[in-house]
Amino acid sequence: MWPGQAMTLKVKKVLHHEKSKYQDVLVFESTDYGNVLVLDNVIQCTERDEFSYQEMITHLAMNSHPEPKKVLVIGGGDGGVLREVVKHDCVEEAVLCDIDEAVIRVSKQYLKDMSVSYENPKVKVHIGDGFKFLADYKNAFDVIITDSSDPEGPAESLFQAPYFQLLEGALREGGVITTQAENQWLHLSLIERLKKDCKKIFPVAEYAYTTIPTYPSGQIGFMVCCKDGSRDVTKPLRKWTEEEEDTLCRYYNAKVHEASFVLPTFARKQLAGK
Ligand code: AAT
Repeated sequence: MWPGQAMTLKVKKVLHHEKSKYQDVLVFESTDYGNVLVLDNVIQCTERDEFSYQEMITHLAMNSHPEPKKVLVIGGGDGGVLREVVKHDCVEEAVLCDIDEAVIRVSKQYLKDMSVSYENPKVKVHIGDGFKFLADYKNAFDVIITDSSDPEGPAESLFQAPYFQLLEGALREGGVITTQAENQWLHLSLIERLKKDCKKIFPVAEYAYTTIPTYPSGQIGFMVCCKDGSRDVTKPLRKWTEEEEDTLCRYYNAKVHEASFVLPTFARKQLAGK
């Protein structure tokens, strides 16, 4: 998905390698980025910079909802998004559906900071395909976060219009979604198509992005959509105090929330359909 370029991390030690039912699963200790999870040769997270992605994909949605009580995470087997979801006291239940038990198992063993929330009593785990899981739920969740791998592999269906239709149906009134939506330098046509698909289904659909050194080209984006057409997701509806922000998060804050939707001209024009 990124022809002609590669990201290199120096390996100190391979900690785990297996072929699961769905993908090649590798965990290694790096010299400078802590432990690293790799699926089908693609870096999914490193202990050093994961907070950027996990905080942003979670809090952009959570803070665009007045009171999220029931939250669903599709993918996200490392547990990092769950860790962020349960930082919101209003959450009563957080359900995670990942296709691959191997990701959850190795994360509990080697990515301790990310997987802490599997112990939280509010958390429920389901192993299965996110697309199939979602089809059984109607009007059930306030926020749904799709923390999925790239569209080449088991996550392919999670980037198609029928999936966004299922997300819309599974949301309660006023519900919000975020999904992993790739990089504006590398995948602008894919993002343009995603945004058009989302716009047909949700009255509000906006692209935001974060910086993260170990994802291709150092950035990754999110589609943020809402069922309520009067909601402006580019501004946080709920805010923590600055002291709370400083203790709860290392990347996300209310100003970064707003800034993450401000796109460079080339991307803004293409995503506006110009
Ligand atoms: N938070 C870390 C980043 C990830 S993990 C992506 C997860 O999506 C993996 O645990 C994988 O098993 C899961 N997954 C893939 N397909 C499905 C599916 N169909 N249903 C449910 N879960 C699925 C994402 C990193 C993004 C990398 C960007 N280049």
